[in-house]
Amino acid sequence: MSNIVLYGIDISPPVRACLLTLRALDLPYEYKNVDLLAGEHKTEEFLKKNPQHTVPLLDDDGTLIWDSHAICCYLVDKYGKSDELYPKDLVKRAHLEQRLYFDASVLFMSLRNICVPYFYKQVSEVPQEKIDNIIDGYTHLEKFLGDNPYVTGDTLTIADFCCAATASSLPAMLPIDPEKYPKIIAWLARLSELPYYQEANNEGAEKYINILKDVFTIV
Ligand SMILES: N[C@@H](CCC(=O)N[C@@H](CS)C(=O)NCC(=O)O)C(=O)O
Repeated sequence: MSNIVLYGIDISPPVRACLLTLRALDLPYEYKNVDLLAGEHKTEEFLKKNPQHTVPLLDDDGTLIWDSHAICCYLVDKYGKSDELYPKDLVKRAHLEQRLYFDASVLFMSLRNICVPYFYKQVSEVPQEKIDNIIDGYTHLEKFLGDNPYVTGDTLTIADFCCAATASSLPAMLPIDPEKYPKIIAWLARLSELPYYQEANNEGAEKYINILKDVFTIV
């Protein structure tokens, strides 16, 4: 029996990657909303749990883990009935982790570098180079997908959850052009067929896009 608490806010892509993993594993969990705009992630109580003051934060019976990628890996390793979502095979795992680091360092950062200045300082002017970072991310993702249904090949993994949570939110800043990125569009549609995907990801992504879609001006 698990005693899992996930701290988060559903507009956050990394939080949604963890929700997708929890739902795919069919794990019971408690969800505690953290209002970032009200500064709930900077309270003494939260900082004691996560000095980096980010969500998602996982509390598994006192074991504290933050960073969505680390959380998703931990959940599958600890609770997965199989290793399908996070294969133990060395090479498969290495390829999958490349996609996780890609999400953490390229795709998600292209989003965070635009939305943080807006949420905390109301900066709505976005330099073209920040949009170019999103284009780079889409271009790489399109190539990674190649002719495969999922980002690491034939099977669904946590790399899909992490990359898709971000990719489905980035249209807040730049729509995914179906002419240029047909594979990304098809992959997101494929993931949307998962029975838990709408609730765990798309509702939060839609909320995120609705908050941000008309606020940015490219300079
Ligand atoms: N690499 C981290 C990024 C987490 C992150 O930046 N979360 C944002 C919300 S989307 C956050 O907590 N921002 C508040 C802060 O950084 O103070 C992850 O994957 O969990």
